Amino acid sequence: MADIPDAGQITFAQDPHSKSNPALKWFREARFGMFVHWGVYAIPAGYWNGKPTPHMGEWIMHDLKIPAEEYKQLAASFDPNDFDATELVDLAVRAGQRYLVLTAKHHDGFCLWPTELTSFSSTADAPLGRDIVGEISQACRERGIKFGLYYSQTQDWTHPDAAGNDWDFDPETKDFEGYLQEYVKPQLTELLTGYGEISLIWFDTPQGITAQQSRDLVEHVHKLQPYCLVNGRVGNGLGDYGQTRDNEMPDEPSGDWETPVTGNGTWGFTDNTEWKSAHEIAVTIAKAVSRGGNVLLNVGPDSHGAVPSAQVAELEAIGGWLQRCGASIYETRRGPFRALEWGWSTASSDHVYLLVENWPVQGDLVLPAGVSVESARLLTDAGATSLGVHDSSGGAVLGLTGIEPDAVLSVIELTGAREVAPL
Ligand code: H79
Repeated sequence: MADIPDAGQITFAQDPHSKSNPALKWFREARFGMFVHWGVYAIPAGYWNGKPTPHMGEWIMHDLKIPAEEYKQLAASFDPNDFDATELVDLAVRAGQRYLVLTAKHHDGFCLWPTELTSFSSTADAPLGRDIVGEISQACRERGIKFGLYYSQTQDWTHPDAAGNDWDFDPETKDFEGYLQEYVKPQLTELLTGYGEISLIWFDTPQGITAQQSRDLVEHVHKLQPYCLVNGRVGNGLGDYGQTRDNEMPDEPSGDWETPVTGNGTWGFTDNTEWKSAHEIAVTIAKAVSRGGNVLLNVGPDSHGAVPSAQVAELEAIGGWLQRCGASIYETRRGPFRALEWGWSTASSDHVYLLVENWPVQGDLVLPAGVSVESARLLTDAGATSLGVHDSSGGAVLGLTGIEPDAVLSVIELTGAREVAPL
């Protein structure tokens, strides 16, 4: 196994031997999900004995080389008395997110469910003994949100045979295959048999895993739940859909894909307050959907289970935007127009949508040459505002003089746009 796996370098290839998973239908329609990074790293929140960790909060154990026996004592302080799974899932609903992926086990090995395989969990070593996977899965089911689980299959810094921790465990004597067979697969069995429908297993950092091992994991998941999606980071070009690097926006991706994005500069909770604005998030969603992909936006609850209020405000603003403009996002596909100077396009069966980043302050929005349009409307809270359409020598022009742009990201719905095949 590689010493320090990196989350990148994932291809968009899909297993040529597997048929396309029918569950991709919900995934394509959903477009926007909530990633939840929660674990004992939320307790130190980026500082160990006063020393700041240099990178992401959930990497503190690795980056400060904290001995496993010392780190594991954090579980005794994992005491999220006030955590309410329905509040978290309601936030996802208010934000317009259609699926949720929870870190059942991140690289540090802490488990958010009652597992037989270790006591380093939210139910055994932690005083309150709460099954966080169970609580959130139930809240998702009640709210109609698809529920998925992140599971770190290669790195586990508290397991002697897994990748990632070479300060406690000698890499020369690690039995990685034994860890996969005797720890990873039994844990996946617990997760895939104990909580009803699991819609997605989200693996990470596959570097160093063999094709045989990746295939074994995919088959294990699909044997237990055939319609559970597996993300591309199971490794070796397998999985049901492609995965970008963290926070990456690909230019010309093919197939079904997803980009995981942070809400600030970390996945696990720290004191970082550089929240991405609702506008930035809307632009990320617009770019991704215009290129056929999904956005999985992270929240990192604090040690009590609370999402910082400044991030809640941005999520609610996104939810408001999706209330008025969601027709351009949900159940849409790649748009017909590429390389627009002023924004991006998506398409449904009835309409083409223009997501306009650079609003012409005075005047007209010029559509690509050769495009004719019957009518155009700006999507608003009140429904829509009709826009004047006229033809110039170059093509259709939308009159925007005196029209206020959207506070988050303006979306124009075109009816009767001349059909252009998606690229
Ligand atoms: O779960 C989130 C991250 O923790 C995980 N993927 C997302 C979804 C992830 N795993 N690995 N990476 C991201 C890449 C990590 C790279 C770094 Fe480092 C970790 C850069 C700094 C800390 C390892 C240590 C590489 C350089 C120093």
